[in-house]
Amino acid sequence: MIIVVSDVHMAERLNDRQVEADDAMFLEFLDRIASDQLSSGGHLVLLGDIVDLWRRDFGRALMDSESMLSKLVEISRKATVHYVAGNHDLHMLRMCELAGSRFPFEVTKTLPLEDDGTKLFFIHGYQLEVLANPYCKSMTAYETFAEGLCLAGDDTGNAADKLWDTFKVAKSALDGIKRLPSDVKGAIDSMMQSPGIRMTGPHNVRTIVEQLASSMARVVYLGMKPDEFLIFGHTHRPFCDQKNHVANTGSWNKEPCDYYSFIEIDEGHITPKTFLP
Ligand SMILES: [Mn+2]
Repeated sequence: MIIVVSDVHMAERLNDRQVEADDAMFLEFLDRIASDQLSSGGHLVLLGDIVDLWRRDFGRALMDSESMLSKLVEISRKATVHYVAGNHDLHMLRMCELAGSRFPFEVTKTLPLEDDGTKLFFIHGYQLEVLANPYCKSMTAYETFAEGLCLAGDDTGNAADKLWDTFKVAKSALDGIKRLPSDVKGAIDSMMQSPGIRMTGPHNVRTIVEQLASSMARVVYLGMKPDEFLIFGHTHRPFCDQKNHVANTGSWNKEPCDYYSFIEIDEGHITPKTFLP
């Protein structure tokens, strides 16, 4: 049994009733799967953007997520917990690297798993948005900005301006990037836009992301095996396309998904699910 969930964006805003309600619902969800689907083992795949480190002070967002982190540690005693980093929590990778084997679960950018003969490949999906960008397709630039936004975040939500200030002072921070967007500040600002604006704007990014995810060219740009089923998140739009071997986890009641969506994989079958309290 594998349970997959993404885009919870825990602790993304302070004093926001909806965020508090969604976060509480995620704790309930973790309790449910711990005593039900994962009670005798299995895998929990956290498919990125679980904690939102872009819109909050990094340390405070983590402290506000302490109940969730405790539950993950609890679940990891029975089942295997995998954390696949998203753009909003890309810095989890570095925290895991620094702590080494003492980190409570493995954090990676991609994850291959198998369930009853069905081969699966997990990725958060920001990688597909980078490829869908008409102006700059540099993964290094995007990941540098995404990790920078995790660290520059504060409780006023000014991560983009703060990161830009950092780059203005220390231009060397951009040295390792071979292809920079022509308008760096504009690129960082656009990353901070809500998925609704980014994904459905004039460039029709969501459609291109979904086409890229369905295309067999993914064996090259995602390093997937041809017989693997791709599961990703990031766009917040849940779907399951059995024919093209691709599914999206949706999101935890984040626009445009207005319910608590996740994916269950049992005996090799991939099923989109809704969590009901
Ligand atoms: Mn994302």
